[in-house]
Amino acid sequence: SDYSQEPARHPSLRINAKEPFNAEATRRDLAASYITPVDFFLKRNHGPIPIVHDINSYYVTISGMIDRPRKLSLDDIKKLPKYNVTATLQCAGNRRTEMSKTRKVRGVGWDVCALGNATWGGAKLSDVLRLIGLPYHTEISPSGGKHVEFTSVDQCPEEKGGPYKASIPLGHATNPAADVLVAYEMNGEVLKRDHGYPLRVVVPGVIGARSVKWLDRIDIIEEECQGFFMQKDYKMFPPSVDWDNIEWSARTPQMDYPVQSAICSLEDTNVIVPGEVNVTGYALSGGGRGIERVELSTNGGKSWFGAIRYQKDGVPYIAGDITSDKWAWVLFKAVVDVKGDTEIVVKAVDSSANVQPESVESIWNLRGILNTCWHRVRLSTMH
Ligand code: MTE
Ligand code: MO
Repeated sequence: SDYSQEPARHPSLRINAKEPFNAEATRRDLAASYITPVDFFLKRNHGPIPIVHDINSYYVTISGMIDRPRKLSLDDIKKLPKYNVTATLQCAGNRRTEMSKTRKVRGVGWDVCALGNATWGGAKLSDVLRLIGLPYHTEISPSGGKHVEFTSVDQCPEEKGGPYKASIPLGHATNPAADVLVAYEMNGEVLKRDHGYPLRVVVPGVIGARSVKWLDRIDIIEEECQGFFMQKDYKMFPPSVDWDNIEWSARTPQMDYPVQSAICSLEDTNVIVPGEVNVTGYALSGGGRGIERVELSTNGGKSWFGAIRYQKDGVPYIAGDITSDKWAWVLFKAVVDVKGDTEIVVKAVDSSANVQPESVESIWNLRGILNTCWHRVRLSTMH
């Protein structure tokens, strides 16, 4: 693989793997703003960053189980109604490093910043698919049946099956309310190469792995995509399954992510002067579920107190309210008076009353995905 033409990146990123490039922001950089600057947005790759040299000869092929396959240029996509959707993309591997401390897992290590919240600009996938004669779908999508597969122009390593691909159910793809985008902008600017220039898919509320970058093809297929990252990765196994007894076909590909939260104003261990400590961070859930509560504890979970939740500064966040961004994370803040050595714990509750699990042991899985256990930071005081 050729890594000689990688784009420049911000020097403050925490690099977890160089080739392919995988990096996250520091906790403080990430939590500093509701909209994540592109520089600090998660960079998650499985191969070199492709270059589309000539945008005039770039097009997306739409094919598969349809009567008339089509090729759409970037301009064709831009002619469709444009939507701006603020959505958080979280890698399923977020917080993997912590899971690996209990029992080793396989995969790139990540702290708590393998995500970002951006305003994506683009056409709705449901409108793109209407161009080829597929009607809007407005019911909850079944997971069986036809899928819409996205294939990238990238050159993933041979053992990973060539170009990166993933799929979502047809009913999800053709539902305008699901806000799935074929995006060409991120935070009001042309999409950067790292994030999928010229076109990427954004599937809000679903693990990052399904939001295929550098889009080359969209295929309507009989059943879910058979690619490596759908079938041999990004599946959630129980703690009893390890590499010697894994049966990949026993599980379905992960889609929605579960409720998650993390503290970003503090590291895992901190030495502080006794007094008031600002605790800030993020909470989010999958499937468009809002965040009903964010709670902190300083006694290991025996008692909890609520943190203030917000998206836009000065606007109170209410889960499900039309003024809130339903696909985006919620930031939280609280002040904790720390007198001596203390552990601060955070957990969130989503609008379906799903709660984060207390321990990592109960959700441990060999690939180290979906670590959503209570997040804990330790403070020791100096006198
Ligand atoms: N698309 C392509 N073509 N190649 C990839 O390696 N990685 C996926 C997804 N789309 C990937 C991809 C994964 S696992 C994640 S978490 C997101 O992209 C990360 O998107 P980002 O780098 O823009 O944050
Ligand atoms: Mo990911």
